[in-house]
Amino acid sequence: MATAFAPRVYKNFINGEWVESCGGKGMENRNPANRDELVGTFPASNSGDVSAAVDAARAAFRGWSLTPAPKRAEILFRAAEILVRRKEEFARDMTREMGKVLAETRGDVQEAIDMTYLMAGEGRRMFGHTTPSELPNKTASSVRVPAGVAGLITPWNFPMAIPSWKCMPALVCGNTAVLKPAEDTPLSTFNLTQALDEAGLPAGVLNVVFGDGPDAGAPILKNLQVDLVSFTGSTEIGRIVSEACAPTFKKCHLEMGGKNIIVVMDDANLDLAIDGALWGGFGTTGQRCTAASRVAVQKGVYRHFAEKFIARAKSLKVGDGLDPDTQMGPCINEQQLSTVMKYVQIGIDERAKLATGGHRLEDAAHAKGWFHEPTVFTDCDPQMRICQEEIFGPVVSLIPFDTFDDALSIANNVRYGLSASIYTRNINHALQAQRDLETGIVYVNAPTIGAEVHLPFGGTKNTGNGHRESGTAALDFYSDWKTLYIDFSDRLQRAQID
Ligand code: UN1
Repeated sequence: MATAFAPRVYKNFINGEWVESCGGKGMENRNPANRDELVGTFPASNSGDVSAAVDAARAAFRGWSLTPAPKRAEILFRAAEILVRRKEEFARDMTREMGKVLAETRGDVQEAIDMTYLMAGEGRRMFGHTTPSELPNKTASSVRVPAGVAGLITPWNFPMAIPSWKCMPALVCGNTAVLKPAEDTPLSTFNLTQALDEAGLPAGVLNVVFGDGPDAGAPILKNLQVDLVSFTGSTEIGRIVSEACAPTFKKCHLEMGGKNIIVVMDDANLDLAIDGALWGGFGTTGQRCTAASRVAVQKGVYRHFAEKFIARAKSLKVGDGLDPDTQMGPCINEQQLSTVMKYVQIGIDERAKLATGGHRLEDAAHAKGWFHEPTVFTDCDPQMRICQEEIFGPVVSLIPFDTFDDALSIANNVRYGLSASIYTRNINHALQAQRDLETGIVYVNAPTIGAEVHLPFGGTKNTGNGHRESGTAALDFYSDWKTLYIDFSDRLQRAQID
């Protein structure tokens, strides 16, 4: 397509129309691999736009909530077909705005496709329960009902997958929604919204407001017409979201940081563990909440593992994600790059051993992007800040350990609890790890990344607040239970008494 690379001016999507921000301000979407490249201009929305979007969602709520779920699902099926058809184009758009390599952006669009089909299928399930009553001649059952107007705030690292994780269950359950995607990656949300619009989603059911957190996100949290909020992002902002939801008792789902670990035991298949640690640590430039930023290796194989892992990390080809040879893309923006650089310095100051990387890439091929070398620290102490705090970049800390019990305590001794992994051939250790690792997701002989859409996704401690997304677990957040009794005895029956 000749026009595919021409920057465009985009609009918000409110009540089924593409409309300008009432403040008239715009924000640029630039390619993190080449900041000279303008991908598009999007509205920098304000509270006026948010309130128009919420009003539209509120007005559409009754009609959509009364639409039979299998009919709602038909629209999702059609949207999924559109995503399938346009997958390659949407993946390319995503690489240009987010930077991750094409194989990964194809995976991101695929994850949105998977989620859309999964939730479309839920339109014909969405099971409730029937159960005996304790009294004669009385029925007892429960059904899922829509929870209301949903405010959805999404991050830049999975620009289409995560919006789909939130929109699709919200919509199939009969909610209407206002979505505010990250300011760094609006185009992928635009593409997703276009697919839903083309699939026939009625006006007002999904509204999209582009902009930054303070101006376009915060007003969603304060709006009295919003009943539930789902947020994915940093723990710091998650706390603000949670506090903003509390005064009006909004149902609030938070998906926040991680400090995920891969544990490599002496008996592991080492080549497999090295492949896993590379993919877990440097996939998406380490910018996943599931990224393996800690790799703990048992002392018997530590030197051998470290040597091979460092060599592989050093050889990763860093560049523009559209180049088929590229293995790792840039950081999303200048701020993220400087966070990475700050943590490299912290690691050096803490006396971790910088084994490879540690610098921004500034040669001619990289100078226009936010590129950082794949970086490995070795001989780390698990209490160091680089082993405790989320970096969200291409930095992996190797931690040597003695016993399986030591590994468990290193793994669990962090504030986060999203994902953990163990490489071992010992079935007892594998099963104990599954039981004792205090994370929402545990992998055996696979890295910490790669969750599938039909299983619950989420974490413990400072990673989450108890809710899960994905799988049928998502329905628990996006619907409320309603309990139904019918007494056909024709007399007063008293529960717990008669
Ligand atoms: C995230 O990093 O925010 O399991 C989500 C994975 C992906 C999702 C990651 N399927 O790594």
